[in-house]
Amino acid sequence: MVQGCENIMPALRRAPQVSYRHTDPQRLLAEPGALAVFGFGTGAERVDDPRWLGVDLESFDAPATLELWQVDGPVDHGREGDLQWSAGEGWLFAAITLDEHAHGGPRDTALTAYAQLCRFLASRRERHVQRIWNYLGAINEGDGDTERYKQFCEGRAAGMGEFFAEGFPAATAIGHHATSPRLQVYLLASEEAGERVENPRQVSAWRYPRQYGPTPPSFARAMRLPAGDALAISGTAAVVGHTSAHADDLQAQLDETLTNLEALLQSAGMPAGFDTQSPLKAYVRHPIDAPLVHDFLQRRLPGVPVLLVHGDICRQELLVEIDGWRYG
Ligand code: 3EB
Repeated sequence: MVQGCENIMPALRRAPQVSYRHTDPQRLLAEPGALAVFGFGTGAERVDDPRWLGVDLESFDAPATLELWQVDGPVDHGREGDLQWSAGEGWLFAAITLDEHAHGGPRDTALTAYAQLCRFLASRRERHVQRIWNYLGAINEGDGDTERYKQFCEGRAAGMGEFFAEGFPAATAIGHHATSPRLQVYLLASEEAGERVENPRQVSAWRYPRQYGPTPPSFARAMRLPAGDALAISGTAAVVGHTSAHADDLQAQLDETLTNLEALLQSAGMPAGFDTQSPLKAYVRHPIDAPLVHDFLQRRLPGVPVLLVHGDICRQELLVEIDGWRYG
């Protein structure tokens, strides 16, 4: 009996579809299966819906771009303490925004954010985190081990505790330029575990040597989502081995980043290249570089939706980082 089988073994559900749109938030939130909608920068609207997140990164795009995550069925949503969440079809969006002034600097703020997220996740069926984004202010401020990114890494690891003992999710960590020192963390989780993918050209981040800080960064290079129909790609930069390549050479860093992205696709067993269904995001350190990054990506990845945002990469010498999705 086909129907009986479906009840016993639920089919793995299609990955959320991520797309960039040019309309207003309310229209996107009203679309069927809208799990999350993101605006970028100070120009973004304020919307009182737990599925809406105004991200603290300025976009270089005009008109303003919104990002939509969509699932194939109805969506519930709510708030719990500092958390906002939504869930549907076995997928979960959760986000937390914390003011560092109230939580004591990058380390303790990250610790609190991750501890709260993990506590919430433990109460949900969708506890398998696939992908996390982290945005914090002044990410490169401070020397050596006191650099704010390194403090963030320490707090993140402490807040995670044993929750990611079987492996880290794919992630991005970028510095924003908002006036208030907020930490924003948001994630996509699922009822089933995904498959971690590493890049053979790069040392896995959690094995970075001591020179990059006392606590290595807790992330996988990519995650193949449970249904196997999408790859969530972590922030990818011109890192080869564990070293930053082409310090302060934007063009060469872009080339190296694309080589890393291709290596990642290959490592995931996916066909080469990106397409019109595979949205990417490029984080650009210096606004003056945005046109060059735009032209480069238009030329090398024609037709691929790319959102350009102003963001600092966690190593001072890195000028650009790219993350995103690959479907199929
Ligand atoms: C790198 O390859 C660049 O700390 O979560 C990329 C993606 C980077 C995620 C993170 C950091 C993170 O090491 C930096």
